[in-house]
Amino acid sequence: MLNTQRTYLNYLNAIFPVIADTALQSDELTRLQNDIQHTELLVPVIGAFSAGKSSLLNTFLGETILSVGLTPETELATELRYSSDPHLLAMRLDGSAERMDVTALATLKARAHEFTHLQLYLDNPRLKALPSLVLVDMPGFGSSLSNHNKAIAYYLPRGVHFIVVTSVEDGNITQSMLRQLDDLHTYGRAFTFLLNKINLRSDEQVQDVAELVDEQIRINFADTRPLVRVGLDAAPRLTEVLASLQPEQIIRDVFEDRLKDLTHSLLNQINLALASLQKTQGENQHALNELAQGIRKIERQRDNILEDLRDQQLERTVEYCLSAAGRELDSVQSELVSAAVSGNQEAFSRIVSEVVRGSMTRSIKDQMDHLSRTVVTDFAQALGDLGQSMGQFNNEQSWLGQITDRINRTLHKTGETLGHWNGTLAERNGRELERLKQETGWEHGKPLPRVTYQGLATVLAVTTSVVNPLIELAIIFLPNILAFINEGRQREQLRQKVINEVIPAVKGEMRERLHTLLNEQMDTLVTQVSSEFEREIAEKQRLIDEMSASRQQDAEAAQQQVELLIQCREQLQQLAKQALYEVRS
Ligand SMILES: Nc1nc2c(ncn2[C@@H]2O[C@H](COP(=O)(O)OP(=O)(O)O)[C@@H](O)[C@H]2O)c(=O)[nH]1
Ligand SMILES: [Mg+2]
Repeated sequence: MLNTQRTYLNYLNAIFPVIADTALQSDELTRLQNDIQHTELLVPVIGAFSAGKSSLLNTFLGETILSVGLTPETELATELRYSSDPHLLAMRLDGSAERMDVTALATLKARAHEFTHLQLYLDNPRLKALPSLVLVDMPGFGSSLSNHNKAIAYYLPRGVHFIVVTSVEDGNITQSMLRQLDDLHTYGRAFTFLLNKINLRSDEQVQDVAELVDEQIRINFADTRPLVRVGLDAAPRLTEVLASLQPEQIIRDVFEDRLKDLTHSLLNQINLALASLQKTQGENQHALNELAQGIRKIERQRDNILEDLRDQQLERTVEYCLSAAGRELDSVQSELVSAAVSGNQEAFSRIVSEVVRGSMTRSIKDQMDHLSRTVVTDFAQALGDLGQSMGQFNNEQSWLGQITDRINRTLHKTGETLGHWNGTLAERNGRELERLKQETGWEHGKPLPRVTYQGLATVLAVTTSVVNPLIELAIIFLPNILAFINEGRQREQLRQKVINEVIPAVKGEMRERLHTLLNEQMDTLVTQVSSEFEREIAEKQRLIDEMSASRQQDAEAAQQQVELLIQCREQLQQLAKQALYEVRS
């Protein structure tokens, strides 16, 4: 565990006794504790098949552990962690794991299809020196489509930084690789580019390739790090790259805001409780009435937005995303036709799935970004009056603005760093929706059942929840659409077929599923934002209710609560200052 993680956990642990006898409550406190504890920084090592990824990692480890020269079908993403008790966990799709001896790695290829990925625990000093950093040996980009897709779908949202390996033998960055890098870019993921196997070429040749690759990176992605050249010195180079990631800073970036938000929320609760203890019963009752009205306004607003989504926006969004994907497929038609001419179905499918993934990710993220900003503003506006009257009650004018900021900030975060965690928040929310659909006998076309969302899944997570199942579907239907490729036609005939038949067929096959998935995820986005506003209001209701009751029943106890709260405020401020605000070395 990193020092920053430890500092943050100590801070949270210290809060529990401080608030123990007060009326303060926070689910976020335990959630945050869990999340920080389970956080790992995943660093996937990606690149073409046979670029030398596994060899590179073996050199780094100083032992030959990972299989080298594997055939594409047998590659499984392999996560490397330190443990004094070496073992291997093979993870199945249902989340269960099979524990094996490390030596099983060599023979596991025959069973590769049974597992989603591997977790390898080694008693290795290099890994021990990387607390909370997890290197992942990834299947190659040329790996079988579904294998590769499985790995990318899983690690794209989870990786904090990607190490991209290209062999100097390849001469430049392929179109396929550029498309994958573009996905990283959309996800806001940084990457370091390694030019590998430079010992196989003369200095001059290496220089030529390096300049070409550098230029490709500069043109396509304005803001990346310099290219790192790797020959036989893989271990020190990789160590430097990992050190430059500044893991402590990543942890701070991920959690500092949440910790400050939690602190503010607790301090606001204290101030509200103190205010309420000093008000008359009539004043408290008035505030409670206004809050209850606020909840009704949020619910009305939510239902209006959901209705509008179903009636208007959903259809528009589906067509917008499909046309964008169609245009992008059109723009790579010569690449597609070349794959068709050479009768290479696998290559053809790969191009289609890469282009569709990239395009869908961009358009859906765009739409979800827009939707999320609009609805947060809509809900805040619906509450307008409540913002003012509660501001006066509590002498805290900006609470509505603070909630709005916090929700927006959370929704647009790019990192989910819960590598070890059993599924992301979006996945958990998805499972809950499925359960309710079954339970309530939901039918197509009806409004979705209301899920009580635990926390906010980010716009990116919501986007992934649409894109991944869509690409899975595409991989299944593509072979049917492509059957014609073996019929041996002329280039021009094939071009016509691609434009007039294949691309429209791809769009057609995706339409219905895209409709369903977007419906669910847009609904999720709106509902979870409304839940978040409701939770804030409900928390105020609870506090005022409890404080005014206690004041009526036992004036002496109420006075004690005042003293306790004042003391608690001081301690909390002191703890927060040490953990979150003091200058760090
Ligand atoms: N000469 C040389 N060969 C390498 C180097 N790295 C990998 N290879 C060879 O390239 C092939 C593919 O390597 P591997 O690590 O399995 O690539 P991966 O598919 O990216 O994991 C193997 O035959 C390795 O022996 C290197 O730095 N120099
Ligand atoms: Mg490999």
